[in-house]
Amino acid sequence: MIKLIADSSADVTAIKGVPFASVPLTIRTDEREFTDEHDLDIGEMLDYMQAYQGRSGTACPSPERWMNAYAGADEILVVSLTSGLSGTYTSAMSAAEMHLSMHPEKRIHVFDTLSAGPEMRLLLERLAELIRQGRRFDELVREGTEYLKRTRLMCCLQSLHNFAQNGRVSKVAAKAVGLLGIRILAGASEEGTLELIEKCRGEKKALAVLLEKMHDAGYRGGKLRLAHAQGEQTAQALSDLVLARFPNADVKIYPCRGLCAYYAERGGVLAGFETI
Ligand code: X90
Repeated sequence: MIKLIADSSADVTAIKGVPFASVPLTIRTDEREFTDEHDLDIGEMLDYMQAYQGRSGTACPSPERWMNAYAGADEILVVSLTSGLSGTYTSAMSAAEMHLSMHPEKRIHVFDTLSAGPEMRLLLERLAELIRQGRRFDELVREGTEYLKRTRLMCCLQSLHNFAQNGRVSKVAAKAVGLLGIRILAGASEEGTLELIEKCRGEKKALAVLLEKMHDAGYRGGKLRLAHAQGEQTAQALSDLVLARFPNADVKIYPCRGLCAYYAERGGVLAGFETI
C-alpha cells in the first residue's frame, strides 16, 4: 500500500482515492496551544491572536507524530514544508530513518518543497494523479521532483507581524508593511525562505502587480491554487483577474488551515501555480 502524507501547512485534509494523512504543526502562545487538525476553528484562532498581546509561535511536528503516520504503509511519500523556515523536514527525515531501521523493507521519500501551502497542494495533486495511474515508487519520486521545479509560490499579505516575531523575516522589513492599506507581495525564494517582492498601496494595485509577477515567473494559465486566511474576496478578485487573462485556467480557492493562517494573517492570500 502506498500512502501520501503531508504536514498541515499543505492545507489538505483528504485526497480522493488515495490513502492520505495530515501531520499537524502547532501554534501557541503562553496561554493556549492550537493543534492544526480538522476541528481547529481558524476564525476563532485569528481573533484570539489579534487580541493577544504577548508572544506567539509555532512548532513543527515531532518525529513521533511522523512515525505514527508512517505506520502500516509499505511505500510512503511525504510532502514537507520548506526546510528553509521550519524543522518539519528534518523531523520527517529522522522519523523516516527510525522507521526504516525497524522496517527495512519499506520505502519512504520526503520531498522538501522549499515552499508551503498551495505549492505543496499542487505536488500532492500531481502525486495522487500518478498513483491513480498506477505509477511505481521510483517514478513518483522522479516525477514529483521534476514537477516541483515547475511550480512556484507567491503571496499577498497585509502583515508580517508573525513572521517577524518568529525571526523568519527581519523586523525592519516587517515594520514597513504593518501600515494601513499596504500590501506586501512575497514569494518562496530558491532556498525556501520568504523573499519580499514588492510593497503596494491598496489591494487592487497589489493584485495587478501579483499577476504580472506570476506571468514573469512563467504562469500561463495552468493550475492555480489560492489559499486564503479569511480573505476569500481577495482570492476571488485575483481569480477573476487571472481568468480574464487566461479563460481556461484551472483555479481553486479554499481556506488556509491553522499554520498558514497564522503566518499569512487575516486577509492574506497564498498562490501556488504551475509555470512553463
Ligand atoms: O517550524 C515551524 O514552527 C513552522 C514555521 C513555518 C514558517 C513558514 C510558514 C509559511 C506559511 C505563509 C506565506 C508564504 C511564504 C512562503 C515561504 C516559503 C505560508
